[in-house]
Parts: sequence; structure tokens; C-alpha cells
Amino acid sequence: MCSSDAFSEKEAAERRPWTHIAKVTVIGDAEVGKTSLTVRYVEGYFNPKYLMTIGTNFFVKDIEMDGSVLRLQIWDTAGQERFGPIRRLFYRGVKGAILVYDQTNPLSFERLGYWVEEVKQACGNIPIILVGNKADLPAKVPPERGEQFAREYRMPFIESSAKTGLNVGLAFERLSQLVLSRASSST
Ligand SMILES: Nc1nc2c(ncn2[C@@H]2O[C@H](COP(=O)(O)OP(=O)(O)O)[C@@H](O)[C@H]2O)c(=O)[nH]1
Ligand SMILES: [Mg+2]
Repeated sequence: MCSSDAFSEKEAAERRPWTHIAKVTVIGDAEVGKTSLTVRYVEGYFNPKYLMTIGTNFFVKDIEMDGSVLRLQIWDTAGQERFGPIRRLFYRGVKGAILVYDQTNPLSFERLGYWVEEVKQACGNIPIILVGNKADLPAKVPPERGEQFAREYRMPFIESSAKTGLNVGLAFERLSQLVLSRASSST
């Protein structure tokens, strides 16, 4: 395919009207890879240099699914992991969340329960996908523990790598499916 074809196809995709819109968020401890996963998904690249997220990261991605086009507004918890009160403003209107821990950082796994509590308090019973990130590195938290946590809290579990791209699309797609099915069952 020549590049002008690719361009016009992209343009056409951008013009396709969305049928649903949902605010979703990516949460979890600092440095687990929330920004990296979001940037990998929306923009398709990985930046190995650590830059603390400052201000608000807000991304838009349209995703086509079962004849619907869902416009995802993805809010990345912008360096506010340590500041609970500020984060609460963030949760307004959130319809789904990707909860990330770092498989090389046991503390980020231990803290998952707090994150689930916080989201449930702020957003009610919204769909949450549990993501064990940095699967390209040797794990200090075995994936079985992630699976077990996910089973207990009745959420899907996905191992990902923002570095290689492993399962990054899958995580956002699973979340979109759950958000869409929730939206259509409530109308
Ligand atoms: N090896 C590896 N490093 C990652 C991965 N995801 C993020 N990182 C690195 O981990 C650090 C923190 O990532 P960042 O996305 O800023 O985390 P955030 O604070 O949760 O937004 C950065 O140095 C990233 O390059 C991954 O899947 N594999
Ligand atoms: Mg960040």
C-alpha cells in the first residue's frame, strides 16, 4: 500500500462518527507504567526515559467494536498517585479503569487493594481490568498472584509490556467491551 492510501484511510477513520463516548482512567502506584501503557496504546511508541507525569495527561482514541465506535477519553493519573484528595476530582464520570501494578515491584502489587477500594468509593461498581505490567522483565510477583487477585475481585487479568507492546491493545479492548456492554444494558 502506498503512503497516500494509508493517509486517506487514516483520515477516513478519523472522520467516522463515534456512537459512544466514555471517560476511562489508568490507575496504580507511581512508576508502574501507566503513562507508558497509555502512550503505547494511543501513539504506538515506548520511551524508556522516566519522566514523572506532570499536569493532566488526557488522550483520545476511537475504537471500533461490534458496529459501534467508542470514543475513549483516557485520563492518566498524572503524578497524583501520592495525593489522594487531588485524585478524587479525577474520578468524576469515570466509566472504567485499568488498574496497573509492576510485576517487578511487589509493593505495587500489595497496594492493589487500596486502589480498588478508592475506585469503588468514587465511581461505584465500574469495570476494572487488572494489568501486571513490565512482563518483559523477570517477575518478582508471579503472574499466578495477579490471577488470584483478579479472581477474588472478579476482574479480568492481563500481563502486559509497554516496552514490547505485549497485550497493551488487548487491555484497552477488554475494558472497552465491558464499558460498552454496561452502557447498552443501562439504556
Ligand atoms: N522494561 C519496562 N519498563 C517499563 C514498562 N512500562 C514502563 N516502564 C518504565 O517504567 C518507568 C515508569 O513508567 P511510567 O509510564 O512513567 O509510569 P507511571 O508513573 O505509572 O506513569 C519508566 O522508566 C518506563 O520507561 C515496561 O513494560 N517494561
Ligand atoms: Mg505517569
